[in-house]
Amino acid sequence: MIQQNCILVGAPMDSGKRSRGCLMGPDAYRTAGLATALTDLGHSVTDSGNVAPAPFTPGQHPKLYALEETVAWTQALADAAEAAFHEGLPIFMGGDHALASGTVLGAMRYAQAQNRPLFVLWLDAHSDFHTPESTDSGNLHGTPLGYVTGREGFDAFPNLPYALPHDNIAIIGLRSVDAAERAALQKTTIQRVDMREIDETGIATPLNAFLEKVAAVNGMLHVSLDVDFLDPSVAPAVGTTVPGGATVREGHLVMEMLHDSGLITSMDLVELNPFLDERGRTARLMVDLTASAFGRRVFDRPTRAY
Ligand code: EXY
Ligand code: MN
Ligand code: MN
Ligand code: MN
Repeated sequence: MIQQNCILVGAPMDSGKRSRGCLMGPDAYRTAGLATALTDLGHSVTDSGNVAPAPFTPGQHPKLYALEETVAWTQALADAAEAAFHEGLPIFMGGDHALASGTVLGAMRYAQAQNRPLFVLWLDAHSDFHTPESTDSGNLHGTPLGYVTGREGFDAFPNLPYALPHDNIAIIGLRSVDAAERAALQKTTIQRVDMREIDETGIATPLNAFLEKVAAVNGMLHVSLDVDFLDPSVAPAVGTTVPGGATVREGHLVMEMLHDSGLITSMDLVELNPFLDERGRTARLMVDLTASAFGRRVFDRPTRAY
């Protein structure tokens, strides 16, 4: 197994929605032993501490919650992400999913400099494909995929070097998609794997199809794991729970297949709200899933070549 130099980056971003608590996420992952789980697997780990947002002046946007704070985080996280790539394999400990606007932007910049295409695997109950105009809630954690794919209305955010191609994105775990997102998504080639497809065909088939696309062009792969991808019965510590989510085993299967593929180049762990947790149960599950993505197995087995 390839030993990685994992760069843990704390991203206590909490401005993507009104109910606060994700700011405690990075320390919950530290307390749940993320670093030790990785060093136990032979990886080297550097905890680079927590990122702080760029300076900002809070405003009162008529619709968008904490816009200035979210933009300031996006700027800071994009810079932190790009720097972390130069050190090793960044793992961003969130913080709410709005952080992915910054981490994916940083990954896009780095991938461009490496002359490699960037792919994004979005593990989530939600598509997070809104724009500032289409969102009803005004919570910007519902918009990061809208931003990085170059949708209209993100003028307040940093300019993108390019729009992430729809073909380079797969969203797995979908079961809560707003009407405006659905209408927009159906016009794209974004691979959309809802829970019904997973019920019928399993999670391995669509995931393998996506991973073959990434491998075929020597792509970089950013994995964005939202706690609410998982069923609330096993992962309750998230503010946007949706019943009917992935099981623990489906979560581990995804992570083990990702590890087998050798394609992961960066990762987000997002939307953990420790305030809603029972004795760190959800934080520990997220750490266990990450360990599976970095090689934890019951038995070694021959892996599929991509
Ligand atoms: N689509 C809903 C909204 O825009 O408010 C819910 C978004 C939840 C986003 C979480 C991070 O996945
Ligand atoms: Mn999300
Ligand atoms: Mn660079
Ligand atoms: Mn979600």
